[in-house]
Amino acid sequence: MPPTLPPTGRIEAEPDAIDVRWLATALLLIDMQRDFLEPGGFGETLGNDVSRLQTAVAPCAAMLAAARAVGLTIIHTREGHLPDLSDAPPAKVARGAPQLRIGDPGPMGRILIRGEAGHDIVPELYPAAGEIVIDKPGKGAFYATPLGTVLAQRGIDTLLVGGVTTEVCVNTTVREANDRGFRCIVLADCCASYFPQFHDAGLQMIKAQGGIFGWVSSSFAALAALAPARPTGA
Ligand code: C5J
Repeated sequence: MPPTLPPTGRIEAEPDAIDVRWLATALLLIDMQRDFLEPGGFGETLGNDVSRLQTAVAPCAAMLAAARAVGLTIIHTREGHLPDLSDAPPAKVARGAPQLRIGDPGPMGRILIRGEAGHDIVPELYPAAGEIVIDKPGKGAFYATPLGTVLAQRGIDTLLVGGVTTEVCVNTTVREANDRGFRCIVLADCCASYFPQFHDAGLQMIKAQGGIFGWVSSSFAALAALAPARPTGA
């Protein structure tokens, strides 16, 4: 980490501003995958307008650039399953009436299967060498993954969270993280949903009751807190 990074910072957030130790803080970007954001993937097979998720890409890219510039721990997650579907609960595969089910061949390869083009992260947010990528079979990033161990090994206590979708994988992961003692600061503009009302409600649920699951902030507030540490132009 560059020596310019001050040990602590304060991020404006709701329900109140929060002090962070940067060395104990990670940027966690959840499931910014082609399968959710691009036509022909899992999200669209469920009948969703995937263009709604585009709003999160530029704010996530800004956070990623800033985190890289100051050497913050960066973690990406990807929802998906093994090619033999042995980690996909039948109840998940069979649910609903999608045009294509998990594992079926689609225009970006088999739907929500690890190693397929659709499973990969969108080019704008592609992980750089050395960044942690967690493959997860569930909606929560802690279930059946090494995420908890990875965070403990690095002494992380606070997560700056972005990703899709706000009410599904972001909310599930934040709840899991909260129960494990992590402080989650959800960056509202770095998250998106196919349903604007669920995005809003998902954020409300996190910050209500004095921050029952965590804090809600924005990329602007996080970038402002990081500004003293960032090299000019980063
Ligand atoms: C969904 C996710 N929505 N990443 N996954 O199925 O939110």
